[in-house]
Amino acid sequence: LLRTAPKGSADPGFTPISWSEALDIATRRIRELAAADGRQAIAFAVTTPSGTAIADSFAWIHRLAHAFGSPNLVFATENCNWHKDFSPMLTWGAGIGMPDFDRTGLILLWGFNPTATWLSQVERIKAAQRRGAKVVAIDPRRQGLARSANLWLGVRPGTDGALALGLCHLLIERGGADMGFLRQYTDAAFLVRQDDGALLKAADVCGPGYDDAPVIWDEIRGGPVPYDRATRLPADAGARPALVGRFDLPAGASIVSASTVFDRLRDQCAAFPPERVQSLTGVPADQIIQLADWLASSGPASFFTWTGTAQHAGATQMARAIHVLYALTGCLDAPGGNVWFARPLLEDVARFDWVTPETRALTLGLGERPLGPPQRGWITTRDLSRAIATEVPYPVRALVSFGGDFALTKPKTAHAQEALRKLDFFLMTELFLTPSCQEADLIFPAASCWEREGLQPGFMVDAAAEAWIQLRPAVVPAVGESRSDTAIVFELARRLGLADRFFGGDPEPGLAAMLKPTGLSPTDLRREPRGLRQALPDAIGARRQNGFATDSGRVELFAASLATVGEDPIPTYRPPPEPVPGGDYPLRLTCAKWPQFRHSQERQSASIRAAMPHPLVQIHPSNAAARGIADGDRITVHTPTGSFTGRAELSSAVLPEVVCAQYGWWDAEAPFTDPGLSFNAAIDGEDFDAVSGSNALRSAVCNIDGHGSP
Ligand SMILES: Nc1nc2c(c(=O)[nH]1)N[C@H]1C(S)=C(S)[C@@H](COP(=O)(O)OP(=O)(O)OC[C@H]3O[C@@H](n4cnc5c(=O)[nH]c(N)nc54)[C@H](O)[C@@H]3O)O[C@H]1N2
Ligand SMILES: Nc1nc2c(c(=O)[nH]1)N[C@H]1C(S)=C(S)[C@@H](COP(=O)(O)OP(=O)(O)OC[C@H]3O[C@@H](n4cnc5c(=O)[nH]c(N)nc54)[C@H](O)[C@@H]3O)O[C@H]1N2
Ligand SMILES: [Mo]
Repeated sequence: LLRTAPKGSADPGFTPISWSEALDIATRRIRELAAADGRQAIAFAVTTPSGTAIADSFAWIHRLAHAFGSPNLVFATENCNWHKDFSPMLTWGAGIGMPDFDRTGLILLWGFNPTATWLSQVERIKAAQRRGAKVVAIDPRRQGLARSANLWLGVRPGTDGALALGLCHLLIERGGADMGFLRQYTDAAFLVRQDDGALLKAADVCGPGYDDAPVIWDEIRGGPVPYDRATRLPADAGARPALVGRFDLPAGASIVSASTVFDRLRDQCAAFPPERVQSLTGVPADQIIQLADWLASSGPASFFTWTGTAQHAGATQMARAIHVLYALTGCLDAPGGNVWFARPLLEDVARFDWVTPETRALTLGLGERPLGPPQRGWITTRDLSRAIATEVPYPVRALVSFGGDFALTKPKTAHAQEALRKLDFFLMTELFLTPSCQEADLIFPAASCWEREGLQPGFMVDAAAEAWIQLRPAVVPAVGESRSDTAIVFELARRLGLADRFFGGDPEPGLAAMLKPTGLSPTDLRREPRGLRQALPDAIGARRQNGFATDSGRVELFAASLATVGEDPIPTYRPPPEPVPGGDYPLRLTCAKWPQFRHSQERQSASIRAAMPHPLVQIHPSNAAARGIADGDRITVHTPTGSFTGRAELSSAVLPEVVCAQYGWWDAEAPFTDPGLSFNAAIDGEDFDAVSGSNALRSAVCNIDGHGSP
């Protein structure tokens, strides 16, 4: 579809043209704009691989951006998987892994509702519970598995960091922390300087010839010993590292005072006793103590967390607090704990290594958030919009997007609307005309997952599932002229002169190359359309044995790199905005997913709309009564920065002070009119986490107004 009306028109006047004409226009415009303003002026975007089948083309889309030479790729990671898959790297050099459901004694579901979002986990969790494992849910709503959980902690949105630090405090003070694990696998014994709060370096206190290795205090000899990163042990084999204590060490002519990382953590957590945590989080103190005791005594503990803890302006410290808490249990990478199952190894065709250091330095947001998604070439729509609209730090002229409905799934920012209009060329590959298509210049029709093949290595939830590899066949021929995203990528690459990096422009040898490390060919997999299991070694415990992928090779309670961006290397608490009872915004606003929808999708499906026709806003009956709102009434939710409307769903599953709404709503009959249904219109996109850029989608203050029944 080619746009025929000027930008900003209510009706873009999309007109069908042929594929060859469309591909000609696309390649010509991309070449022209890159020639005028540089390759960084062409941004790419991709929808979420967790909520769409773009997963099948994800690596190829990245390869296109990387081969082309653009450092800018928009992807929802900061609000989605960053705090599950990447920010834990600060603590243990990997994502959170997966609970070892078959052997765990306790499963902590923290801001994660698999009943709506991941059913294969639900089956495993229920089976574990039948076997005797405890299930604990931490969620402002008693929804899904929280209903049948052994314990539900109804936490106020955005206060999870205080809860985690309070649990750390209790584990440490009540003897529930696994001191053996801390000693053997973590940095708990490393010394931290009192003066500047940095890790003490061997060069400071061990004399000439030493480098920046961390230092431990040897209790036997009563002096400092450097830590050896190669062996992951103190350089002196006879040393016994002190886990607690403060020490004065001669450093040249002066004395430097230091305490252990464990001491620092203990001190910082001491500010979160149960009574204070109750007043911050709303969770009763006795429940917090109960959970701390279970974490110490219920056999190996495991956890899963996702967007409930990711979508806050303090998400990085919140994640750190949760990861440090989990490290204290000593269950990481052990049977029954959070583990990493072996999965089929594919060739990494995304080739981020093709992006030169000079180009990477141009990544939007990298200067501000060097430890966040920009380090991997992922930028936010907020940074993109600013660059387009203001041309700071440089102009961005084109956007090549593979799905994604950022008009609805990203929060409101200063330049969003203006930016899409200002783009010189906006190419969208989509299944449907969505609100984000309104300012597009050209739309390519994408084939859905049913109309094309898709390769999936590993199905995550247990060792057998993770060892499974499948080349899923198409189940219907492509409808109309739609093409797979992968086919579109290869064709664009060929026409942009990148054929040599795209197997001559043919996806088939690309697929074979991707599969090569598995020893399988596309033909092998096509013969087994259900997929097959690869024989893979048991990977549990490998990190304990071979070292964690951190600077020290150990789990790091002290994340030194955070200091380089002005953040505390020991977890701290950043409170969300506080509602004021009797004030303009007396309630807390959060959101969640429902089984019927993926983000902004499915609104165009008449059968799903029949089952769920209106955006739901869950409110507690006490709030409804106080405002004369009945179940099903039309209501408006106001925040300090915007508003949206929906239908009240009276529910005692939400905490009394909490409003929990659906997001991603639009009018599929009139995609280019704004019916005022979008949750994210009420969220301030300029308030974000300083490290990751995650938005405060789940910790706003609000009020609600009823408008009676429709
Ligand atoms: N308030 C609030 N906002 C949120 C969230 C929240 O919890 N609350 N969640 C956040 C999260 S976790 C995420 S991941 C993001 C998701 O944000 P987006 O990536 O914008 O996700 P969707 O709204 O699902 O948009 C998907 C679009 O891609 C199209 N699409 C689907 N499959 C394909 C395909 O195979 N190829 C192509 N080319 N297009 C396809 C669909 O038609 C749809 O229009 O939203 C974030 N926004
Ligand atoms: N049906 C469906 N399934 C999906 C998706 C979808 O859109 N629809 N999207 C996929 C994607 S991309 C993702 S990222 C995953 C997300 O999967 P989940 O993270 O499970 O998604 P949600 O249901 O949005 O959020 C989980 C829970 O967080 C709670 N919550 C809200 N605020 C807070 C808070 O401040 N603290 C705590 N502790 N909890 C809070 C909500 O009440 C909710 O029960 O789902 C995937 N699966
Ligand atoms: Mo997501």
